[in-house]
Amino acid sequence: MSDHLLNRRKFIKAGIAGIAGIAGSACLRHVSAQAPQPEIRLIASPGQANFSAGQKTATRVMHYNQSIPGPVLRLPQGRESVIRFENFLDESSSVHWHGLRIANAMDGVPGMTQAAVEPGESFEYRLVPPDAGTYWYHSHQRSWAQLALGLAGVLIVEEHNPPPVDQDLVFAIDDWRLDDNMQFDRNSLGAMHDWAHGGRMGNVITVNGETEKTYHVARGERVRMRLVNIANARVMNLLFNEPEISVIAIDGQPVEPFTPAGGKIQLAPGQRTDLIIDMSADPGQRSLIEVVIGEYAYEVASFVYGQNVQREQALAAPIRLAQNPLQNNRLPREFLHVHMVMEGGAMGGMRSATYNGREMNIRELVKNQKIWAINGIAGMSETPLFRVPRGSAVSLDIVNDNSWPHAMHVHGHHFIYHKAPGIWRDTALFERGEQGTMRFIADNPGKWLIHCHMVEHMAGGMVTWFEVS
Ligand SMILES: [Cu+2]
Repeated sequence: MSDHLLNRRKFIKAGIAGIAGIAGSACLRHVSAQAPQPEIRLIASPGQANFSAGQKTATRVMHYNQSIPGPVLRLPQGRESVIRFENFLDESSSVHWHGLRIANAMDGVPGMTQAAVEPGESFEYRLVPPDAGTYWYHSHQRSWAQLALGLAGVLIVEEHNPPPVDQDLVFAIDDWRLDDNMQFDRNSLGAMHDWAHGGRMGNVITVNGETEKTYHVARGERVRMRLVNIANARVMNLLFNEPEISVIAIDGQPVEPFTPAGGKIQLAPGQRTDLIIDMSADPGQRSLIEVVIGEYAYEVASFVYGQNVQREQALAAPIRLAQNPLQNNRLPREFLHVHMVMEGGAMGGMRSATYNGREMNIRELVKNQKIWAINGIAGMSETPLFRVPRGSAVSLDIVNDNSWPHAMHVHGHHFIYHKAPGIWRDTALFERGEQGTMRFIADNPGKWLIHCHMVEHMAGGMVTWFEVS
């Protein structure tokens, strides 16, 4: 990674001294229970962004509501929200609501669940999210370009009774490939080299659209932080230097709170983690949030402690979230087993695959910008990978038979990933060579994608679909 914009330092943990608190308290503001928005306009357009105050020339981007990332949308749980998407781009687009178990017609996949929204046109999304939590939304049309250029935002489905916190913070982390003048490197969009390797990697990391984002906190505050990886392809290995940190939800779904070992949290593209942090450093301190790449840690954001003290002793109130309806699902012992072999990419040895119904050798595939395949098929097939009646228990038995990790995402459903029993995910990272399962109840009728969320891999062929009748 080029480090001209990042504050690089050797990977040395900056510890924070423990605090011997004395009894004390302060009133909590219920910041996370904000009034839901009744009707929302979401406007995609070309525009400009500055990633830091000192930036000389604005970066040309695509954005929602003139904001990078898009506005944080807060929807009520279990009730309908209407989001009017208006396309002011000069190309077609659509919006996918990542992780929401909503009606198939609202899933935002052009050519499958809706027609692409053409320039000057609009589409009304009606969402009734059953599960509270942290989700996100993004373009699902040419997402390898539109997502890279900025069409993504965070979506929160409000809990009926969220744990009281002093601040409810969003941490949307993205990865940009910019030139020395901070201009988006458009010439490299669609580069087959990226598509065949790990996907499009950037050289500038932003949090909420800022390099070196600062969060202002006070000792004794209880902060909720919603981490979302909105990057095209980079797996973010985050390092928090706060000791009093708990994971309370993963991919939107509540988990039994736990402290991540060493302050490390991994987020593959599309994944989310909700944290509760009891801020415990002294006034005037600063603690870093870093991304670890190789042997270096890069500062991407920081907590800056003000001079005031919110309370002397951390809150004792419980932080466990109420279960979502999803979590009433019980997986049976018997499954329909669906085998998925993921092949291709650089150093993968794939010689041929079927594309558009025809067997092609690797040279022909590359000409068609296809370099990945699932079960020997590159890209979307005429017939689904499987078709099941509603309520069927499905086990995706996956072999990641190539040289790259992949962040596998299932639309409209959450699943149990073999390495984390009991945790419902919508996106799971399969390391190279990994074999494992993603198991779920196919209970949402319609046509749904399964694809790699390193979006260049999806565009390059690592995508399939299933149908629930
Ligand atoms: Cu992939």
